[in-house]
Amino acid sequence: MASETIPQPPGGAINIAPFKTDVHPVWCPGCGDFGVLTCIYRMLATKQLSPENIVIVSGIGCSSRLPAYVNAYGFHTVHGRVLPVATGVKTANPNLEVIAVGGDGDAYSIGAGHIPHAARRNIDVCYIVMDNEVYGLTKGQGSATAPVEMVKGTTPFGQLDDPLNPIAMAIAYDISFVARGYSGKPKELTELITQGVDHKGFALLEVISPCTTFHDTYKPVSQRIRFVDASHDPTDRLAAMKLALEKETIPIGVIYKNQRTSFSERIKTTQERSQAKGTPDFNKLLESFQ
Ligand SMILES: Cc1ncc(C[n+]2csc(CCOP(=O)(O)OP(=O)(O)O)c2C)c(N)n1
Ligand code: SF4
Repeated sequence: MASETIPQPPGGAINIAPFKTDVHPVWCPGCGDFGVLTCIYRMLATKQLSPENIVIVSGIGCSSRLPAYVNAYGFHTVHGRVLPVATGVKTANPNLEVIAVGGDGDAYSIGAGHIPHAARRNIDVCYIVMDNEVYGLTKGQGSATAPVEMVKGTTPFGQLDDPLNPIAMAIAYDISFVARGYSGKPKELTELITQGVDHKGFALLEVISPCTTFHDTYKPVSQRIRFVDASHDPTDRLAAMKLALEKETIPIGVIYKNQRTSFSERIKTTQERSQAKGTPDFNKLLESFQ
């Protein structure tokens, strides 16, 4: 498909206006998802992608409303099913830039079973998880990343379960690009989103995106974040796991990376092998069953 890129103003300024829609975000004031949305606009404008070549797939939740706010193709699917749909879209048309988005409930609670398989396939999709440790849309129940003992309406005596560690999980699954960002650090987050989108293979970008209405963590998160040292080698899996298990601070940046063939490349190879073998004689095949 011939595509026209969106022209950007000279002098390095970024014009995000062409990527906005006329749908007004319904998020609460201060919701971290606003920051993530702006960083996605900035990445799209900087890369000069054209809307007809972008597909944003989401699940269900406050954060999953995001595709409606981006001038591109969007697919607001069902709860926890972002990755199967994103896999289908990318497989049907590998030329599209497919970005998956959603919340921690969508990704790590109901949708968690899809993550290891997306990792095995190494689907060429960047998955941006806006993690606020709660189910914002359904009024703040603890998600899979909620801290133990967290007191909310449905856990008045404290959350019973320990939180899942998404970065450690992603490294254990050998996801080929694993990073953590923070909606309160937009410059760095835009860079991480850009790297995740540019990565050939599955990129999981865990983004701390506080829920100001049900679980406002801006202050404690801002006090604990630190940027990953320049000396960190993201291809060193053990070093990455050590960072993932760090308790005192919250490392922000690219934590783990490996380069291997993506699902789109594997599909292409399989198609080439099948074409080289030639089209099977369908009638002969039918006869073999008689
Ligand atoms: C199959 C199914 N189960 C439960 C729900 C109810 N539900 C809607 S959104 C949601 C959780 C949303 O939390 P999260 O994914 O973290 O997104 P957030 O709203 O925090 O951005 C739940 C449980 C649903 N829509 N579908
Ligand atoms: S309820 Fe929380 S997650 Fe949902 S829009 Fe409001 S602040 Fe954001």
